[in-house]
Amino acid sequence: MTKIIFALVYIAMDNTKVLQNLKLVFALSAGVLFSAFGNLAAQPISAFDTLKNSVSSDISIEFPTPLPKTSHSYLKPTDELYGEKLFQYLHKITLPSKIATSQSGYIAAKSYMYSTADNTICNKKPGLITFYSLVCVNGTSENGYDYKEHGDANGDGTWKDAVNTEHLWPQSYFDEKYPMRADLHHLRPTFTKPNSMRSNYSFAEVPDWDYSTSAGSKRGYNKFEPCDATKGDVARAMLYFMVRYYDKNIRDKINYSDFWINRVTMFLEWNNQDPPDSNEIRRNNLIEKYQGNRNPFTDDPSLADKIGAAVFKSH
Ligand SMILES: [Ca+2]
Repeated sequence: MTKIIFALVYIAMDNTKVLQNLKLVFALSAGVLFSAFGNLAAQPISAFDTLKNSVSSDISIEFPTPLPKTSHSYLKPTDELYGEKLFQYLHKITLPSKIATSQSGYIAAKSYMYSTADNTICNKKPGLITFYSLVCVNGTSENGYDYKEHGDANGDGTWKDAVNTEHLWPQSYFDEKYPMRADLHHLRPTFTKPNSMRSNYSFAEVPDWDYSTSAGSKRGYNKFEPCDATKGDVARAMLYFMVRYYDKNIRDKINYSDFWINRVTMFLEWNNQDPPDSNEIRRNNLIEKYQGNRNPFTDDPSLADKIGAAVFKSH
């Protein structure tokens, strides 16, 4: 019995976004216990207590702290909106008030990302969690090249790699124009190797690959699949980028069907599979302080389905 429950917990804990999974685990655990005792009609006991009591005392499990449910007043009007009207409301409400519009501002924004917005606690010290590798590199520097990989920590064959900035919507597709280039909501710190492997490829789920990180990010034939724990982050950044910049020239030299239209349904799925974790919410708060706008899909992932695939594809 304990082994069954442990296996279920392990499966859930193996995914860094555990909250949704834990609900399933608790439900399954309760079901297993009730079935085993042939007492499904008995007084329901707390699945959480059952689970805790069933774990032997010499093994420690760190149960995740549920994220506090927050409500954002700027999203209150979205209760009444859906489809194109919701898309347009979010377009207006996400206008950044103080975003960088120059090379120097772009460099400063990246420094803020390395030293503050994505600088969290990992290995019990300040550091970055590299986006496609999920490897912690400790430090507080404003320069990505100061964050050196230890050996080949992400298992991609490149040793002592350093960190630079990934643009989830590739820079070449908007001709490196501002403010898109410096918008931190679609920028992430990555090791340089997986960043160059992603190149400007469309995101996709790839059945075969010729490059991977130990976290599970992969390059297939002209496609790139982020590891499971970042799929939702990618999706919410891409949806944000479309809502915010659909009216800019963001389709330079691009196969728009392959890059966007054919991917929308997948992004909506990734958004639901991998809900925001504490680091994504934290960076959203810190980016608002820096550039004066939020990613509404991080604040409320259900907005994406309320807009719907057809509306996203139409832009
Ligand atoms: Ca490496």
